[in-house]
Amino acid sequence: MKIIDARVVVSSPGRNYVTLVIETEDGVVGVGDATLNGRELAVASYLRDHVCPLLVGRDARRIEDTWQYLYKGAYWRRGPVTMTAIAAVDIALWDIKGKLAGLPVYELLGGAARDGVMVYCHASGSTLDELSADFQRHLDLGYLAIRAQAAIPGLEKTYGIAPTDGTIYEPASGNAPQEDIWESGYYLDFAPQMMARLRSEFGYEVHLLHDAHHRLTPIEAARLGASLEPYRMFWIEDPTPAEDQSAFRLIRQHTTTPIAVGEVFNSIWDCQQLITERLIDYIRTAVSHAGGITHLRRIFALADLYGVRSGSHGAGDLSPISLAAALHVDLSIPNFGVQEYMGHRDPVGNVFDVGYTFRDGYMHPGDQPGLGVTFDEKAAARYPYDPKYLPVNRRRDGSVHDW
Ligand code: KDG
Ligand code: MG
Repeated sequence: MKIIDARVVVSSPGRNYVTLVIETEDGVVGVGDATLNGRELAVASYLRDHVCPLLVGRDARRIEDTWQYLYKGAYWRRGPVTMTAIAAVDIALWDIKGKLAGLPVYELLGGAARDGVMVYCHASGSTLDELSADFQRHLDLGYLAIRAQAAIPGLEKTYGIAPTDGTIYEPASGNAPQEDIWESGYYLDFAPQMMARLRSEFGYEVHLLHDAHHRLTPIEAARLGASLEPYRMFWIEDPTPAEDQSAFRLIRQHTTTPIAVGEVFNSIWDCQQLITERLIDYIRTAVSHAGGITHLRRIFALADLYGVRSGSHGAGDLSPISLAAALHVDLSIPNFGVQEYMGHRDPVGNVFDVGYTFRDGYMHPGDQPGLGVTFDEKAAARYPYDPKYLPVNRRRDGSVHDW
């Protein structure tokens, strides 16, 4: 089953997506997501210039061999660009394998280990009243787990606040990074007030999540975790920049608030210390940034040994192909925790036709052969690439801070 073509499509149906299309001699087509927000063309070039020529003529059925060939064969290992490119190939090959077998990918991964995949959505507001209204709206939609973010008084701009015009929160913009000001002190005082308000209004039944987005020092993160303990969080996410893995030892010494980390990780080696030292509770690696289905399963298997659950990244800057691939993995692994689901708004639906469904707080990848996502290349051509950058944070003194 030879691969006869591998092509990269960069399009922007509302936001930028890089899609890899692999075609076999029998006319079976598989698709993979190669989107890396703000660095899209680097992955497109890695694939077009260095990977696609190697794929033509290879056996599409040999997924593990192709993964090892691309990872070990590059000599230069890991990193977001490399691992996103390998992920796109891997996801597309699993899609092809499912189509060849006439089975949804989750069946090839061992079958369903649960009936549905609990997802969490994003609620936000520029005031606590607005957050409350948005929280209620998501409860009414059936969500059982909700991430809450509100604008921090005293700061002009806060991460994670969606516009009120119904559009999705999308931080990337313009021809250069927008610059925001960050002040940890305001945030640390405000975060417990936000959670107190939500718990007093909505009770303790709903799972409550929050993203600190890598901004705190270890001792500040410890303070945040301790101050949120009364509100029994499902997790706090990315309290500190996660490349400093031993920082989590300090956080752990001070708080029992569960911790989720890993959306910027690309490989099992990035997570190894956090998992094996039991420094986190949820590992958030994304299927499209951490080497695809093959490698993500390896990460989750390691996590399972140490009582760490999955909580895959699922922001809107990952295409519907990523979400579908994540759902197939989520449905089949023993240590699933929760799946992020920001959703995609039109015109994304004009380009990606999806088989996954949402009902009563749970998603299901559907039972179409493969991933269950059809990518319309002609429609994608109507939405040309639109260069955008993620923002940069500065402190008041002008120094660059983690965003
Ligand atoms: O591109 C960056 C986003 O994916 C990230 O800011 C979203 O932190 C995020 C989340 O938890 O969804
Ligand atoms: Mg996050």
